[in-house]
Amino acid sequence: MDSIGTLLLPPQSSTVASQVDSLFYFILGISIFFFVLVIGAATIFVLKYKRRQATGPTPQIDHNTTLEILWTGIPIIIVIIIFIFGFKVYLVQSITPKDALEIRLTAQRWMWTFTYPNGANSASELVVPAGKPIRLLMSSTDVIHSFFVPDFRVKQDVLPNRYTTVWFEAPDPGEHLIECAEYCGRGHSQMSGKVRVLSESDYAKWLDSSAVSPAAGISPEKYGESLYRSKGCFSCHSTDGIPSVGPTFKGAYGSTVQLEGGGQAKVDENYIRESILEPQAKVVRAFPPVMPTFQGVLKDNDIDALIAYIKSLSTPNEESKEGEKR
Ligand code: HEC
Ligand SMILES: [Cu+2]
Repeated sequence: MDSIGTLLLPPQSSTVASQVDSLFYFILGISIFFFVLVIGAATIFVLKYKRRQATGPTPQIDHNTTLEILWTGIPIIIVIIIFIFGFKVYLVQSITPKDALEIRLTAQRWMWTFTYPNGANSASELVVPAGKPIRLLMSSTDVIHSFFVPDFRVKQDVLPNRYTTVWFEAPDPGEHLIECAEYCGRGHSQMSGKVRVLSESDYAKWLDSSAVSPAAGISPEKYGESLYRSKGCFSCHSTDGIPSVGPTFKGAYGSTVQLEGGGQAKVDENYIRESILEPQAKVVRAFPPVMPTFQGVLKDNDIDALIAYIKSLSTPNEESKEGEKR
């Protein structure tokens, strides 16, 4: 299985991908064949039957039964074949295997969160074992989104007040892009994530480690750093001082930020907590209000750890300098 795909399609990284692609190439082939046939015939006829004298009579041709039966019958047969082929693939995609592992997906503007059977959760990153069918039970907390993994040939709308499902099986470990395929507002283009396919044993390890609390021997800063990655903060916040979608975390703690609509705020523990739980309460000037709320995704001790991590990215020096400026 190649990892770059072909000229037309991304790599085939799920068990249904090759069937979807065969259907696509089948229809594409038929379309090319008839395109050439129709345009070719039209060109030949234009040249061959060009009107050569200004005064000659126009020949009277009404119909040709054999031709008409052929050009009706052949397309009907082709369309039926396409239907049967398409319906077969549709059935494969829509009937979830019985032994599928179920993971809850919640979509919200503009983030994906996943909850695993053991209660662990992750944001923007779906972690699954290879070689096992996965069923996603999906819903949205706000508008319609669409869960799309091009490498898996899987796409399904995610709606508020209703569940939809999708299933896939990725045979090999690897990483694949998740996109939102339904325009859902300002942060739509940021609503991406990835599927991380792990071997069965790595997956078990990952599940264990993400279910445990930070008490298990790692410092709050380290735990905060792991949350920064696993909960998707990194996709909008850098730690190197360069702002991306949101402000950088480097030197953020202890600084004073200008707010949208006037006023300013000092970045302290409560401000960070509020930013995580109610991001729209205070919006930093010059940044779009696209940060999703992490209410229900992050527990109190997670937030504590993130605060500790963000603090560790400011040197005490910078902090006091900022303080003096005020
Ligand atoms: C979709 C992009 C996005 C994601 C994901 C995201 N943020 Fe934000 N965040 C923003 C934007 C944009 C702002 C600035 C606008 C505002 O204040 O709402 C911001 C502001 C903040 C602020 C205030 C920063 C300051 O300098 O005043 C904090 C703290 C913060 N985010 C923490 C987090 C944490 C922790 C996570 C992960 C759990 C996270 N963010 C995930 C986009 C994001
Ligand atoms: Cu969306």
